[in-house]
Amino acid sequence: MILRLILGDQLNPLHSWFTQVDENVLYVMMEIRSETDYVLHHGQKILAIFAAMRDFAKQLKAQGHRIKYITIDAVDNQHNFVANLKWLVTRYQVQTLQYQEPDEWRVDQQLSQLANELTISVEMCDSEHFFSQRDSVSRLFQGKKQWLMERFYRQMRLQHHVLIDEQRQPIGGQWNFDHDNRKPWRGQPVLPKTWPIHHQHSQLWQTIQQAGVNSFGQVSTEDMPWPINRAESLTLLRLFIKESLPYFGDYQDAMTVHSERLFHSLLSFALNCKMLQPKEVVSAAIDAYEQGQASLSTVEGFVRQILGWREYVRGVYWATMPQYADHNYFQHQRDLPRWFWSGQTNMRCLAHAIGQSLTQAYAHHIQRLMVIGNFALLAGLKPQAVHQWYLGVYIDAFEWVELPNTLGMSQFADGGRLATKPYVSSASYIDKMSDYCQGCHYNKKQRIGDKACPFNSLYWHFFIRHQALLSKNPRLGIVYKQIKMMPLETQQALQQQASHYLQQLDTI
Ligand code: FAD
Ligand code: DLZ
Repeated sequence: MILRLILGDQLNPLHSWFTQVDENVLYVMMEIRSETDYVLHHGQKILAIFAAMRDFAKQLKAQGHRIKYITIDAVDNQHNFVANLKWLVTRYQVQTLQYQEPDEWRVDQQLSQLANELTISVEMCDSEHFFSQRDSVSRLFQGKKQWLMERFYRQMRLQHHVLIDEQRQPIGGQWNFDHDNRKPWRGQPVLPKTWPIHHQHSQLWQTIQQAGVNSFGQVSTEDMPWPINRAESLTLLRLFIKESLPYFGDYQDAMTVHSERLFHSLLSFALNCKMLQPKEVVSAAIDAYEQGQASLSTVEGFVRQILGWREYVRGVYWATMPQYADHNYFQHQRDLPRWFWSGQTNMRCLAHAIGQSLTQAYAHHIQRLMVIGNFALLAGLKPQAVHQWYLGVYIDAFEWVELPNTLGMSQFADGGRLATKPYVSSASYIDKMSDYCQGCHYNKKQRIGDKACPFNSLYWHFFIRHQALLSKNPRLGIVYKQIKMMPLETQQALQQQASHYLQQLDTI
């Protein structure tokens, strides 16, 4: 008997495991407390993963595969992978245990240690999902201090022949159209339908709650908007290509109170649970370009996120774990303000971005980076606490992709392996790219005073307090030149204003 473990984020019906039905193979899936509880999760994330796992098991069964599905309330559930697997190995007289490479270091460790403990053969195989291997990034950058995503991305474009012409040059003569992708959204073009998928899962939610699983955030059991299988994921992809991709590039960095997603794809959950393959998403975008439905700049911008960033952060994760999780370059130690759990702050941008994270388990990239992450870094919040929050709150959050984005890209806690400078801004950037500042309690133009936008003084406070670590960074030369030219009294007033806000973070 062969026992094959399927993890909750390995719901890929195209995996070669499933091409043949074999009586001698038993698949196992398990809903377990070790996975629901390793961080406090948003309720929608637990619900969507369980619903998708159950749907996947149902499909495998319908195809004739043998499957053992351990539910969260099963009496014999021991609530961790290792204990359940040991029990199943004995119960079914298993000779070989197989699993697909887990994407999370913690689970990878558990399973490889189990392999040492068991006397049967234990085999790990490819998850057949990613373009690259776990070690592709570390091999490319061996011996280099800085690991530039752009270099990796170009290599991936060439290797996988994506938007490359016959002379092995980028189609359109440019590798990167990022500069074209910076428009604010001012009411046009018309926004796509926000949540095209609707599910009813009240019974499953009741089961999860009765099992005592803790969670946070809003769960609408009558209208759960995440895809739970490949067919729904393909529908989401098709709708995105048709309705949003043409505008994705232009409005990629825009933010508005009128939409939680603008023209973003909402595909990360489907991708990260492997219901969709990155290759087919990239191909669908390129087809749209070839058929004249979307411009090269928008398609290149979208492809870069998937073929570039997504693969790159995975490679950084595997190259640097477990030490990566402990980095704290600036030695930031503040706890998260209370409103990270309620969205109730007077700063309209944060109220909106955190508010929708709590209601939808989703925020798009620039909200995560330039509103929430920006504030967290300026305010000196502890990067590990910020990481735990991001890992829990977002529907698509799995450590391999969340940790490098949060600790590295957003909090610069790795000292600049991923980002060439910290992603921070004052109110002016947020105002330029959004409608958040209109009607805000705070004044985006003021730096000092009761109504001064906290981003303004915190921005200068951040650079002044970290002068020793940042002033040599060539990309920050202009910032430190501005500080040098600033009268001392102005610097002191900004620091006092920032300290005042930092002392009352819970109520700003
Ligand atoms: P779109 O904007 O439509 O992008 C298309 C796809 O590109 C996404 O679905 C995703 O698969 C990929 N992608 C885009 N940007 C990135 C990126 N920086 N890294 C990796 N993949 C990317 N993404 C996650 O999948 N899980 C996370 O836990 C996560 N945490 C993040 C934390 C922070 C602080 C930041 C700044 C970014 C994080 N991201 C994460 C990246 C990005 O914000 C999300 O992938 C994106 O917002 C998901 O929404 P979407 O599917 O509508 O994306
Ligand atoms: C995120 C998650 C949750 C909440 N629950 C489960 C679960 O009960 N069973 C399971 O197999 N997987 C779950 N997952 C996804 C895992 O955490 C994920 O597979 C690992 O972190 C590896 O990436």
